[in-house]
Amino acid sequence: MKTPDFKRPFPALTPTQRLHLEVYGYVVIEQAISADLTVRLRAKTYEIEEEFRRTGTFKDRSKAMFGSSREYFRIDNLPHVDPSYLEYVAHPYLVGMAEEIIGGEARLEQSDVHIRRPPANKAEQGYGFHRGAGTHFTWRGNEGLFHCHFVKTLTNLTDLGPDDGGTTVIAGSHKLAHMDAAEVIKAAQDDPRLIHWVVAPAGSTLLFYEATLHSSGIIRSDNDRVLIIGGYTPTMFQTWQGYEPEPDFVAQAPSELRPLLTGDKRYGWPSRTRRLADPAAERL
Ligand SMILES: O=C(O)CCC(=O)C(=O)O
Repeated sequence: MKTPDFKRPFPALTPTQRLHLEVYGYVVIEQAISADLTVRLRAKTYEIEEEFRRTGTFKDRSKAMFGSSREYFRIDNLPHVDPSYLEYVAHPYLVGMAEEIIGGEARLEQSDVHIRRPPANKAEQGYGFHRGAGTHFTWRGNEGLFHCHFVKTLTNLTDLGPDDGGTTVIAGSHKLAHMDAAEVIKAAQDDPRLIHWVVAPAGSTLLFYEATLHSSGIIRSDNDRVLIIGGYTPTMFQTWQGYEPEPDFVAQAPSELRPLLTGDKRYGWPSRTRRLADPAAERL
């Protein structure tokens, strides 16, 4: 794994990508990760699922906290499970994007990989819009851009056409975190133009503020949807429960990645913000 000094680009986003994020609460970056990493992440995930179906157990201290069914198979807390998962959560470009929109240095707060398949009765599916960050997590930098103390990079590991159930968001809802979520969701569902969903080739990353209302999409095709998520916060935040790093893994992880995995830089947290017009730094 290449992590020379774990250098991350700043700013990572072009002005146009940042404007999209500002307006809609999300942006999709195609080819965010390499085709090779996409293939390795997908293959590892299917391998773990296959082993679980065969033996009924998980190996390599992998675990599923939220689902292990055929329709919703999920592995939670990834860095120690496989080198490809560590490579994903510590991907300099993705962490650079997360840090840009957090507004300072990031720690890993959660990590999970999912396989989604349509249920036998596709008509049973519905949206499950939610957010993990309220208005107290959001702020504006001196340059006027929106920031959130909890952000995600969600990368689809399979191609997503319009019927494949790509992640959905209520466009612009990051700025409505002070409002009753149920009311916003109800109003948005009455006009599908307010709901955007990801249609993008494998290896594309949906970058979003956790204040943006989001949900899994509705799968109308027969295709699997495989995706991987890194959740990031400032260094002084805790992990989501169950995503604490494994101490013996951290002890032997590359030293430049330890602060990302443990958050041990804690409160020394200078904010770092950009102007919209600043060009993107070279991608690392
Ligand atoms: O399945 C998806 O696309 C969305 C995942 C999600 O809801 C989340 O990360 O909170």
